[in-house]
Amino acid sequence: MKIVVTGAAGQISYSLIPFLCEKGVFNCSSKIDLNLVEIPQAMQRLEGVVKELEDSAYSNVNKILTFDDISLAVEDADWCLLVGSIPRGIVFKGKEIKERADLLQINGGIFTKQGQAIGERSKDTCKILVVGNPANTNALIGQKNARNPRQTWMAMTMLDALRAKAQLALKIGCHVDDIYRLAVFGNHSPTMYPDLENAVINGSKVSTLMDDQDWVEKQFLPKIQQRGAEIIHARGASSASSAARAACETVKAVEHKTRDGDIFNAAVISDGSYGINEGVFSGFPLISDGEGNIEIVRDFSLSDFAKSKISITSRELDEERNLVGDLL
Ligand code: NAX
Repeated sequence: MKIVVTGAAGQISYSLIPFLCEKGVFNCSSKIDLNLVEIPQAMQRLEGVVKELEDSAYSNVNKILTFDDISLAVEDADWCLLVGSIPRGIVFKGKEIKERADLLQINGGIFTKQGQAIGERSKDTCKILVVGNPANTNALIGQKNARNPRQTWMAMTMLDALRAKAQLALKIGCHVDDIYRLAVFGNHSPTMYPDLENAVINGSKVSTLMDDQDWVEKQFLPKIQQRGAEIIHARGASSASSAARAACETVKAVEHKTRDGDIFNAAVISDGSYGINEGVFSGFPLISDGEGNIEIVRDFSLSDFAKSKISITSRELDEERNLVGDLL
């Protein structure tokens, strides 16, 4: 299998690539080829990463190549993990990028090119996971420019879901693996909606184990929605190892059959399910058959409270789509 990672010399990739090199992530018996992509200015840093990967002598890795040209890197790719992007706050062409609209345009340029290359050159069965922010709308730009309906484009919401599971497990006093059907709806942004109404712990609905809507509204939701900012404040840098693990967990979730009664989380193109407008990338509960097919789970029941939260994040996705209309 050929695995492409962009932003390969960045902080998330530093943790992500070693995870991907371990056995059992991809559902195949063959070894993996890694195509690592960076911008020209970061190629020297990337060589350092490659040296460490070589020194790790992974039995599951066949070949590691580096690229500063996306179109060469994605030839025949099975997976593309699009981590590289320009962060908010950076000075770009003499201007500090503060506004979401500016960030969307700059990263939009990156994802236009990457989408075209993947659509033309990667396998029709290729799976693409966008991690670089604003991830949902970057995925939309990539997918629209790829013009290859057989490929599967996703944006990462797994980190939000893992954060939600961890906080719920602390509240209930259970293990994270005991939690099923915890879905994150909407955008990977502070408007996201992590839903506890359909979550199940060891066969019981969370609502039967806990009657504390005050905690849900005043503590749980703001905590998950603002967790990224909390990490930046504490660490002086954005989440890296947890984001890397979430990206690897997304790959695993797609590659392997979903356990009975459970779902996994990623953003995919909306078909209008749960009132989210068609044609934006939104977080949904998903299942995988382990043979390359994923689909939205449509049997979640949502209260008026949940619907009102989902409509906020859905509106934000529509606004983002309108801001990049010229790139679609
Ligand atoms: P870093 O700045 O450490 O690394 C990004 C790397 O991407 C840099 O090495 C840069 O040279 C490279 N890059 C930039 N443009 C590129 C291009 N056109 N082609 C190839 N490489 C390119 O950021 P890091 O902390 O690794 O974060 C990467 C992205 O993940 C950011 O956009 C960040 O906001 C996003 N995140 C997304 C999350 C999610 O849940 N979806 C959570 C974590 C993270 O915040």
